[in-house]
Amino acid sequence: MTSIEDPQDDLSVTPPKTWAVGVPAVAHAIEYSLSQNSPVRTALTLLNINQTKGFDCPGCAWPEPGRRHLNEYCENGAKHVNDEATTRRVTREFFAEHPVAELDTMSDYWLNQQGRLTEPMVKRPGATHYEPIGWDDAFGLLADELRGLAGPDEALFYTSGRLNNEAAFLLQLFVRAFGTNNLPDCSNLCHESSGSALSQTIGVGKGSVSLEDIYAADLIFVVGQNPGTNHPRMLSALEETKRNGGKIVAVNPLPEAGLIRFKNPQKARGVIGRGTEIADIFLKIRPGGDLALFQMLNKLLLDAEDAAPGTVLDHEFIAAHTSGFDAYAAHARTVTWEHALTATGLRREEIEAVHQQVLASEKVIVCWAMGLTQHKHGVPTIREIVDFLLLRGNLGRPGAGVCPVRGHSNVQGDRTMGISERMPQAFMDALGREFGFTPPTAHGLDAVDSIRAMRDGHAKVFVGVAGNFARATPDSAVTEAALRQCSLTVQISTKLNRSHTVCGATALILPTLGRSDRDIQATGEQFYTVEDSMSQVRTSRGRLDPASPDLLSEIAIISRLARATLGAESTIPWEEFIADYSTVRDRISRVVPGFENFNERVARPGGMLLVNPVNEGIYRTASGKAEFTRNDFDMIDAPPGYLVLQSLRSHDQWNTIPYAGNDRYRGIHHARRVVLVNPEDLAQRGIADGEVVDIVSIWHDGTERRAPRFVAVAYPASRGSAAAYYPETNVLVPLDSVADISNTPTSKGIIVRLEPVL
Ligand SMILES: Nc1nc2c(c(=O)[nH]1)N[C@H]1C(S)=C(S)[C@@H](COP(=O)(O)OP(=O)(O)OC[C@H]3O[C@@H](n4cnc5c(=O)[nH]c(N)nc54)[C@H](O)[C@@H]3O)O[C@H]1N2
Ligand SMILES: Nc1nc2c(c(=O)[nH]1)N[C@H]1C(S)=C(S)[C@@H](COP(=O)(O)OP(=O)(O)OC[C@H]3O[C@@H](n4cnc5c(=O)[nH]c(N)nc54)[C@H](O)[C@@H]3O)O[C@H]1N2
Ligand SMILES: [Mo]
Repeated sequence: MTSIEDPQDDLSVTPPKTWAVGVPAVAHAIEYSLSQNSPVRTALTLLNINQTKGFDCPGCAWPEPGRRHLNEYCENGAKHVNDEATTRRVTREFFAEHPVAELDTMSDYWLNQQGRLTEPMVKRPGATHYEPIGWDDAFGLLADELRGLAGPDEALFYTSGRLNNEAAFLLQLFVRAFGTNNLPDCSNLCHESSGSALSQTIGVGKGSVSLEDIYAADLIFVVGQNPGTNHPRMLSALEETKRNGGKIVAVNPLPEAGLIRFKNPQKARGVIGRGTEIADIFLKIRPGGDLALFQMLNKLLLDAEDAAPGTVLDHEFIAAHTSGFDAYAAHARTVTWEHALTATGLRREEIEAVHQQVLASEKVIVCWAMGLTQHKHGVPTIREIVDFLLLRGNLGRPGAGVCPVRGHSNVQGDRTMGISERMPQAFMDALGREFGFTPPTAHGLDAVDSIRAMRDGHAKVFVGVAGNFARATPDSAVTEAALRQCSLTVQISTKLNRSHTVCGATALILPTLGRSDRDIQATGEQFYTVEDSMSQVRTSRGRLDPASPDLLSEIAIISRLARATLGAESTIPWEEFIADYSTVRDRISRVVPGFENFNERVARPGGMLLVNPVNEGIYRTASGKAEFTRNDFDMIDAPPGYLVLQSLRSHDQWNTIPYAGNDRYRGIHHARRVVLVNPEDLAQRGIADGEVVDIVSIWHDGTERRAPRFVAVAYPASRGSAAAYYPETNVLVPLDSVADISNTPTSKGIIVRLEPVL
């Protein structure tokens, strides 16, 4: 896999697996580790993941259980850590050898495989290569560029949830002291729809459940999520739910392996036996059908209540804690079976079986991820899920609640720390008070609007921290052209990716320590903190020798950049922050609600839990109560002959970075340019299993986008749906195709046709 368009000559397809995680999974992790590292380093990294004194797994945001196994990591976590801990290095000689134009033709896989970045590099205007630059000169160059802008809003600062709390807090402080709220982040591309829906309806954009709630639930919905690949440790939690007698309903257009059966690699019976059956009911839904599904489940609850008044709804909860029930109920009764069955593609009996399960359950949790958030009507869908839970009082009590399962390990923490283009005024006031300045009041740009601003010449400096903006965003051709128009693009990163090859006139690479690297500053060894998907904040300390002596920590990079840009007149003590990270935590404790006595509390074993106000009966909404919302029926309407394509993750990738060409659970080996389609849909289009096709997307303005040469693979997907990997298919997502309200690209709802390649 070297060029951008990887050949499919080696593709082999085997039947999709019906179980996830077991001995082969662990063996695969160790195999990948050994390909990157020596055996000793492999052992050292694996032994330190998620241990009390070790580092937080840079994989997903699923929480660690209180009682930790020595091996409290999953196959994928082990791969992510070893990908970072690799002994391969990208040196100045590498950059001298490879012109940027050549790097630009290499695949995401190849770029990542080159290893860790080792020293700051610059590509000057008109130059063909990156060349070394000293740290002071790099900060000077960037500061001059920022100060030379017509205004601070011409700069953009993108972050991913790989960033730790302290660095995130300092970044938003610097950006606001500089004078803009332009803080687009990966949340804009990810769980923004969850945040939008939950803030409006329950007053906080976070989940309300803990692991104990998961264990205690009678019924858990896993909707639009593939935990076997993306949150493998969630399967151990669901296994415990099942052992306690709980039931699971999975809703997905694909029969994902982890949803069907799970073999726990940390238990003998998982290694030898058949494993645990996960989903009691599996609904193979049409893409985007979830809104209609929950609308129908809610109508069935209202009907059941009418038939036996006082036995179905939780009237006490509704009266005490919610607002808008009557108007909601009147609207919900208008949903028809015809609508629900068309939108979901399910049979009436299937939905009725779920309804019976709901009636039999007192404690219900709904978990979801990208299968809901990255659709045009993602926000109304999640609001309808809140309605569903409110009807039976499934919020704010044990074993019940909302569970948006986050992606990046600290994506939730970054938001808590103020990484958002629109933080609440109370946060801005506290920040201004603590540091003696007036933060800008105008909202900043999110990810999609940032692309528009660069495209239209309104933004000229792009700084990316801990991510891969060029590949994470939609409409790749438009986004790349927009980035290339910038006067300066900067990447603060650990490894090479395509964002380093899509350069503005000047481009900087500022390499940084990773999570596994030891971080020593003037006052000694430092740690930092992260927040998981269930609001637990804990410490993370690197254990390995840094990849290069020339690396700076993110905290040092941001602080030195801030000093260089804001000058001596900035009274913010940036140097103190670099020397001692606990001084950053002191500041956080005075600015961010819930972080009082941060240093002391986070040092306790297991860290500290941020209490979700919902669990104390407090709703910070307009009415002071949980809001019922009326959501109009909506579905994705593909014209005849078209399919709804979702762009998703394979088992062997971390977001924009493939680790290999395999998707073991789905039976795809040695190729990524494949599109999975129901065999009947293929037959209807006269396309053979294994035939090579172009995927062509259409958009309202008449434009078409093409992703060439994918192998069509017959797959048990729901009718009318198709699936292919991201980021190869981002080129198909029109920039303007976004979710209502959250502005998240509709990465799971792309209307396409397949054109056989002659
Ligand atoms: N190994 C690994 N782990 C990861 C990541 C990674 O890249 N690799 N990424 C991390 C990040 S940032 C995130 S956000 C999470 C993402 O975690 P997921 O959301 O699980 O990731 P996706 O691969 O995007 O899968 C989306 C799932 O939703 C289903 N789906 C698609 N459309 C619909 C729909 O309309 N309705 C329903 N009900 N289901 C639908 C798909 O079939 C698929 O199972 O994973 C995190 N963990
Ligand atoms: N079509 C489509 N597009 C999508 C999605 C989809 O499902 N479909 N998913 C979206 C989602 S959910 C997300 S979250 C985004 C992800 O988008 P991003 O978060 O922007 O992408 P990543 O691939 O996670 O970024 C990987 C890079 O992070 C850098 N990095 C890794 N660790 C560190 C570190 O410790 N410090 C620093 N400074 N840098 C580090 C490395 O250089 C690495 O190359 O993509 C989104 N885009
Ligand atoms: Mo994500």
